[in-house]
Amino acid sequence: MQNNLFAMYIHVHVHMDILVEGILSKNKRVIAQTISKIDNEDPAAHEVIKKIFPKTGKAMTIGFTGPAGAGKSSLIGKLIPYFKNYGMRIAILAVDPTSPITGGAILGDRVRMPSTMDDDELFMRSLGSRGASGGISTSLRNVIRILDAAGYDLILVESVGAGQLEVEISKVVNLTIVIFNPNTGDNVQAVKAGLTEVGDIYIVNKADLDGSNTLYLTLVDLIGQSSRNPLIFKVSANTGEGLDDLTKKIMELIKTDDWKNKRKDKERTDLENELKTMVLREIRKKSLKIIDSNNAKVLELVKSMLDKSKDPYTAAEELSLLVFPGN
Ligand SMILES: Nc1nc2c(ncn2[C@@H]2O[C@H](COP(=O)(O)OP(=O)(O)OP(=O)(O)O)[C@@H](O)[C@H]2O)c(=O)[nH]1
Ligand SMILES: [Mg+2]
Repeated sequence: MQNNLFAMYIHVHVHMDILVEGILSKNKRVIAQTISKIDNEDPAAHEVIKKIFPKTGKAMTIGFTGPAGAGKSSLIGKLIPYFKNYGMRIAILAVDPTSPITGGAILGDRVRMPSTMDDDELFMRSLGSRGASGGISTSLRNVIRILDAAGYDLILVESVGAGQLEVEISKVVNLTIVIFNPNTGDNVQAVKAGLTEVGDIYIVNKADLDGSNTLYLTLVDLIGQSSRNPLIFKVSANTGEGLDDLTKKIMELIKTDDWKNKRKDKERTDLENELKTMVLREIRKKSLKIIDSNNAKVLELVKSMLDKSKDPYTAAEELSLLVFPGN
């Protein structure tokens, strides 16, 4: 038994060292493998993060968000050569918690994004992580750390929508770009529905289409005057209009210390998140143990719920006294 445990210990640690080495030597297969471990909440991933953490902190992360079909994938694909001209090694992450299969989301985007197989400088991956106990932002943070340690200078994160997820992601990345397009009528609604809070840069894509100018002026009107003073661009992923200016501006922003200064907030949020995740995990474990070892009490409470002498809240409160005896 002892021997087995020892063998397992050696196995896990040797395996972990292989992962760490692979990441630091920019081995794409190992990077992908470690990201899967993070996505699957494999505890080994935490050990890897601990080891690579000192090597992180150099990468710049940009979130691309906005309504479905706005052209996020197209824009990211088109911007890659511009960023590469600045000598950047680029990684792309697509966050799609609704996708049942990790990797599913990005498959459809392959047509719009360049093939990564023959390109050593480009890494592409989608993240599912619906069930991650720390939420998507915890796993996204860790995936970014992996890519950062692997020497990717620029990490582009695509996510769809205007919900809580975007707000969460905007807290993880250094710079958030919100993309609209004139194709759908609900843009102004989307603008009003909260995306105005998350963006550092706003983009009207599809400048080649009718209505893009009107939308641009609406955006300038709605958010241009805000105290946060976001930048607003009109571009076209199709024709390439405006992409040069956009890249220049982004590179300028990267050079300022602003995004670095944001890091203190991020580290604090991180610490709080990790604490919450850790405590929740322990409480869940403890709750399951209590339920297991107090079967008689559980049966009694279920019975009282069946005969309506107790409601579920009262019953759960009683049970929770076993988890938190002090309360
Ligand atoms: N006319 C025009 N069409 C564009 C432009 N950019 C993207 N499109 C088209 O818009 C559609 C949606 O583009 P995507 O890049 O998939 O948009 P997305 O925001 O990534 O979409 P989701 O990932 O599904 O949320 C595609 O048919 C693109 O070809 C543009 O600048 N002009
Ligand atoms: Mg897309």
